[in-house]
Amino acid sequence: MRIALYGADGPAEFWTDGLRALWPQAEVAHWVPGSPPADYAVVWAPPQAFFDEQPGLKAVFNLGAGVDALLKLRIPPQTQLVRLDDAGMAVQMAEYVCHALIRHFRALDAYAADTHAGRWTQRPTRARADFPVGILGAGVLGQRVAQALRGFDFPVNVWSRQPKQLDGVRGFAGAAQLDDFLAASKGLVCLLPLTVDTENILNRRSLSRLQPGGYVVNVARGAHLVEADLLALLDSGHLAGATLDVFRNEPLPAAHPFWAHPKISITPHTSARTLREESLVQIAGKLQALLQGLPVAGMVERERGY
Ligand code: NDP
Ligand code: OXD
Repeated sequence: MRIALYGADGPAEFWTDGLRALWPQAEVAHWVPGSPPADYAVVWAPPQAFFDEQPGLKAVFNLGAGVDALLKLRIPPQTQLVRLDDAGMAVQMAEYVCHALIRHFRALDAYAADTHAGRWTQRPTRARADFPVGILGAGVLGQRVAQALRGFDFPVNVWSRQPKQLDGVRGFAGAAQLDDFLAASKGLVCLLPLTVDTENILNRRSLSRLQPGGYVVNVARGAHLVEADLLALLDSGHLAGATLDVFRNEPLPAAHPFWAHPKISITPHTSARTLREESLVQIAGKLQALLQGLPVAGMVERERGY
């Protein structure tokens, strides 16, 4: 069995050695143009040439949760696509989103500015009941974030395609319930996959439906957000601020207004990193299940786009 690796974070040996340790019987090699065809692949954002040279791939394991970049490519129809589900990302996402929302809710930046200026000032308290948080996407990551926010007693709403029943969380499903979901939320977290249905979903119309003083956290993909609409609603005061981890163009271009905007905090696509040990162990388990014909979690359904 031959396994090709492409695009993993850090030195290639870091990953090839790990795969060899888990699959000693496999031939594992970092892919370069002209490499011999492989049976399986472990990839992040490969070029089209990778698939053009690999017509016989049985399955591809994506080194991340989002498969939008992969689905832009021409991939043989019989090649199965498998994504990471959680693999250590859910807890990172939960801490990132809770940090962003609590930093805003507790005015921690304002306190930091005060104390750095030598001011001992107490700001008004806020009621958690007046800060319901809506999570777009109630999958592997969205559910973990919902659970973490409930742990801080925030009212939590989730929106998904299929209805969900989560303990202590109000569920909304489908396009017909999107407006009600937005109207019931002040904080908004985007944890949707990027698909034809979800591209540009954070726009003037949807963000205007949030309760006044809304706060947006986008940790999914930059193309979910219409940037000019966010800026306009921040300027108008309808939105109080935003934390953004993902952008249409990454790295964010040097002249982009988000860098220095006083109401926007940015991070460089780092809210939930792919962790080597967790990812390799998960991929080995999925490969084993595939080889045994057992069900595999995280199978990508190409028609639905995630
Ligand atoms: P999942 O596939 O587990 O969950 C996706 C959720 O979105 C599901 O609840 C699904 O609904 C819902 N959804 C999809 N399409 C629609 C739609 N049209 N209308 C309503 N709901 C919809 O994905 P993950 O939770 O694992 O990951 C989510 C995304 O997070 C990834 O696709 C990736 O883009 C991003 N991500 C970002 C990272 C970062 O570092 N910034 C790291 C990891 C992931 P249903 O449950 O009904 O299927
Ligand atoms: C992912 C990501 O999709 O890191 O896993 O963005």
